[in-house]
Amino acid sequence: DPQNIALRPIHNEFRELMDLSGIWKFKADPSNEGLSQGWYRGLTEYSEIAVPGSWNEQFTDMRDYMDWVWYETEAFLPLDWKGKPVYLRINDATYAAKVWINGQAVGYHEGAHVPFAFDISEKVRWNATNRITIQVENQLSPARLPTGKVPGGSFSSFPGANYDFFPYAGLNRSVVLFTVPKKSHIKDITLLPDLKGEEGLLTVRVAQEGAVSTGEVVLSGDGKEIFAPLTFKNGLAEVTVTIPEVRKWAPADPFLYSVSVALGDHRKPVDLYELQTGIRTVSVNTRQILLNGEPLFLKGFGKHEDFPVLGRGTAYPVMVKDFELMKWTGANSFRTTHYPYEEAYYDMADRQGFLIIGETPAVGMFFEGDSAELAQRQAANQQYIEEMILRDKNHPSVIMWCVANEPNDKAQIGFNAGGSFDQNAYDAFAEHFETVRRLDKSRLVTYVGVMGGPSQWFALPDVICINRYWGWYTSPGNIPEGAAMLSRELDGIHEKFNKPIIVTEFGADAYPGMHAQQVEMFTEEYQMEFIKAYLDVADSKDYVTGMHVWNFADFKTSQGIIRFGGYNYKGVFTRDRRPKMAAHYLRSRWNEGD
Ligand code: GCB
Repeated sequence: DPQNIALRPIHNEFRELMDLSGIWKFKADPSNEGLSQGWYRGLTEYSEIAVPGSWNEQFTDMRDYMDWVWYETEAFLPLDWKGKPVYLRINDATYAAKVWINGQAVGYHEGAHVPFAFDISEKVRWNATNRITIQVENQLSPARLPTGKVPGGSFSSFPGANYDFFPYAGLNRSVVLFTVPKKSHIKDITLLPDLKGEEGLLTVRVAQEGAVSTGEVVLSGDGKEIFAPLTFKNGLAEVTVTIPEVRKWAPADPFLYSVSVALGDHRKPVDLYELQTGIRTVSVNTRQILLNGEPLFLKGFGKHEDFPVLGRGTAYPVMVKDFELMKWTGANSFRTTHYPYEEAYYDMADRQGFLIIGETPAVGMFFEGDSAELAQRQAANQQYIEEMILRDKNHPSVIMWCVANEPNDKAQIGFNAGGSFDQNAYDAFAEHFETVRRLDKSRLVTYVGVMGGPSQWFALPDVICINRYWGWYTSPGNIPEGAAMLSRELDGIHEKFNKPIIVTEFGADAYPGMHAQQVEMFTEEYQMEFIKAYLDVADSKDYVTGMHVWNFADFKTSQGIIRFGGYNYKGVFTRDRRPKMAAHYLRSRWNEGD
């Protein structure tokens, strides 16, 4: 049910929220016997685990474990929740999860890094403790996204992921219980901002469950309070609010209005939901991305949710630190590589004026596989696109959706496929763009292209995004040659497609503390010079509209010959967030004022 993704659970006079974060019971189930043995009736001989948090690093022997596990906790449900729909929302179960309440099955979900929820009202006991059991499984598979176990490719590794970040598993984000009002409640709110001269326009679309026929929107902020009535027809209502002399949202002044939606009216509401949003427009011409009609240059990073011991687990201190460090370098943007992030990232970006390219978990997407696997993967990405847009659509910080990272046409081993082209792969891929454009006309859409990928695909996105490592994976050791290749390639692409270009990844591994007087691969000097050379090329092309360094920080990977010690060292910060030379360099360059 979309309502469980669209509106994040909140606590107010009509809605309750209970966070179940803490220490849970945990048991691995390598031969998947727990189901037949009824482990959902209560775990025995279990160990303990922190939720949120990946399971891989919390134990001494679970790092590479990718099969079934069981989680269990208890929650006391107060009597005053009785009579209201009660939901269990799991904010990330990587990769698939089955859920039981008090031993009764309530649902199954597949897909990582997006929330899902089940109505558990009929299964709970009031004024009593309830047992919550979640079976999770993280098998890597060619039919899943992120993709695993597709043979070949330069990321051949153990565990066998078709991407380099470590396949951290489990309940990586919080699990919560929440209620909505009984008879009628708000299911979804879509905010569509626009500008007309000095006026701001905000279209508010509301979907409700129930029979209330009227509602009300109150927009407030910047000394204004604007009321607008809602009239529901078949559960839907829409109104456009005009804001005179609007204070536009932009990185330099990320001003947020609050939008309060009531069912009934604000004097006697039956449900209330409040959101913060910014009024801004995003558009594109042949050379630039425009925010509120003004050209924009994206300076920033690709990132990961990755930290020692936590794995991919939610860590608010790390989030705060990362925003501080990004600001310290002078960055204004990031891409949620390679999956939607925890929701607090987007809230912070809204408030702090960061721009986000929101990416689905479509990574390792080799168009090689049997047709059943390809069909499953296609369906999974369609679902991810819908869920990501449902969840993140009201954030002014999100300016562009990215439907896939480095999809490969046919079996592209290494970077030398020479742009092989397959019409079926193209058509399948085009469907994702159609879906985004149908669901959200207010933002841009892109995909991120791999070196050697088919150039025909650049016809699809609004902005051409490419990851380039000339001078690293090819022409290793030769930065000038790499930069020259980049320069030639950029000109060629722009001449042919006449669209703005972002280099969404470029970078070099630097082992922290390794130095060379004459620049040499894997040293901090090489990384810094590589980044400098690429930024210089970009500065000489007025159609380059952004540069995202790969990566913000070093991160854990699977084991393979191109990942020394099980890490990707392309971070400009170490994994524990200490700056390398490149971070200092970016700080001086990006603060000059681009
Ligand atoms: C890429 C991938 C990214 C890798 C990076 C690398 O193109 O998009 O996930 O980590 O290259 O360092 O090789």
